[in-house]
Amino acid sequence: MKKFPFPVEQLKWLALATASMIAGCATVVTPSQPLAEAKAGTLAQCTRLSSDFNFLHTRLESVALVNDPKQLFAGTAVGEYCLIKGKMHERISPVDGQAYAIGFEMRLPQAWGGRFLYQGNGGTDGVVAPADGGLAQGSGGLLKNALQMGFAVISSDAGHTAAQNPLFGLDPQARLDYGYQAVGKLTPMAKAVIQAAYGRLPDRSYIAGTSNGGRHAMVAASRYTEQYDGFLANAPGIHLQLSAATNLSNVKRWDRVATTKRVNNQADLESALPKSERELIAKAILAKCDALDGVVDGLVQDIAACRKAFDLARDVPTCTGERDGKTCLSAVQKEVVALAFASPKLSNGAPFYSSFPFDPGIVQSGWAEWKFRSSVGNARNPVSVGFMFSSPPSSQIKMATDNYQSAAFALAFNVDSEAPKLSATSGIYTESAMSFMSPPEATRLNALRAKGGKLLVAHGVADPIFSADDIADWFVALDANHQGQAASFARLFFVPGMGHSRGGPATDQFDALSALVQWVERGEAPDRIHASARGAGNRGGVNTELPADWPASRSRPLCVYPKVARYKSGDPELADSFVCN
Ligand SMILES: [Ca+2]
Repeated sequence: MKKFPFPVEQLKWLALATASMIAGCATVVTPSQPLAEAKAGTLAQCTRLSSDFNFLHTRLESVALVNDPKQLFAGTAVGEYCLIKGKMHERISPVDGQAYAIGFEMRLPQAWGGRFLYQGNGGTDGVVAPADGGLAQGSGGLLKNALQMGFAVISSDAGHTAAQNPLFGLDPQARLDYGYQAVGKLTPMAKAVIQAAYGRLPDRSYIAGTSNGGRHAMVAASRYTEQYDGFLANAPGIHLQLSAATNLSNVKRWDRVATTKRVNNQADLESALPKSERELIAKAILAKCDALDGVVDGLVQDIAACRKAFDLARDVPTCTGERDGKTCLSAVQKEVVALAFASPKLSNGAPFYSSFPFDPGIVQSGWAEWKFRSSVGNARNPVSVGFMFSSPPSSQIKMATDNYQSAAFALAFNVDSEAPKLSATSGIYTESAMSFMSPPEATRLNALRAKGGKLLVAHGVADPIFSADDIADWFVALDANHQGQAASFARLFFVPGMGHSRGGPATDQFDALSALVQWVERGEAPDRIHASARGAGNRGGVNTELPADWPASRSRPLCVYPKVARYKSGDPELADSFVCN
């Protein structure tokens, strides 16, 4: 384990990214042979599993056949399935005396397609979300979940309950389960359940997740390669611990330009850059970058060209007098915004996390939520960094339940003194957060390639917490390690305008899981994925932040990175009118 991880690994990625972008070369990718296609099966056992199924460290709490015609997903019946709830590795922590277990739920469809899906859940885990794939498959408003697609699905709390958030981080084993070990323990058990229920093991196995769940999928691509054939990572937090600390490190900057008075030590940070001022920035970005992809449509497809075309200092008006909240930003505000988008550095100049690309998706409410509320609230960044990631953990226990305390922690956050704790070990905390949270082999994945596995990543360009630049750097480094052939097993798709995993002025509805299955089992490597806007009447749920002048069913291709969707000819509201190049 590296003593201080950010510069070593990060610098390497950044250097490679820069080199590759300069070269701009188009490599011909040699396709690999697909794995055999999964075959359908039938559920042979359900309720009998409660007495017949035995697996080490596992207790099934309930097994029931569910056939409720009223149970719908996106307006369509879910169908009959076997619902299993249980726990693995029940134990009492010697550190905090609390009872821990890895809680799980499985849903085994009657109409089985021969496939298994591990559903990675989001946030700080602690909740067994319904095992239907919905949370994991990414995109805003799915039209079909994995259960409906015939997957046998498992979902878990990753080793702690919601009530144990965030102080489970005081227990070293609970940290490790959250980081990666829950996936490792649950996977063989889940496959054994499938064997007992259907009479055979799954033909093909997938792991998918969004945000922290996407991180689970990326970590599995490094650590549990042999267990899975396909990995789907949506908005993955591959450096979740660094992005959380970066968000914290910006709090005092935002606070500096916040206009509303502090209440209980918490500034209303959004007053540092309210929606009306973010709209001003978005307008300036669009003025410089919208047309670069061939059509003025409120979307910036060509991120690289926009990086050169847009300049915050030059293109956003600077107030000559007082801020009016809509026509200009103050000089200090512009400095703060520039720093929030720039690659953060320690005071010795060492890079810490990643820059963020400018995108008109900055207008969305989710952007403000992450930057201005998650960064100070007692449910997210302060407690994650303080209790789950720092070794030793913070002694400021009160901030776990008190917003006043967590905001104080955020306002006082000193990245120079706090960042080393993310890569440190200390006493009973024998594995650092850099080790247990991030995928250890992310830029190599030789085993994944060798076995014919596939990794598909989707990421919003306007993601305010996990940077699109960071994930681009990851792919470029991976591609360099594979001599320009990484696309034969790993592909990245950006969603312009989209925030953290969904929302924003974006075509954020797409079926990445089906694209992954086609790739794994039929060898159909995706060059583009069809994506739609979720306008009025959308069955998956309406995106209320779509610009008023967008048609309800606008579609666009999501293009395989580094290709860009460019308008060719025809109706500019249809994906077919765009090419990826
Ligand atoms: Ca455009």
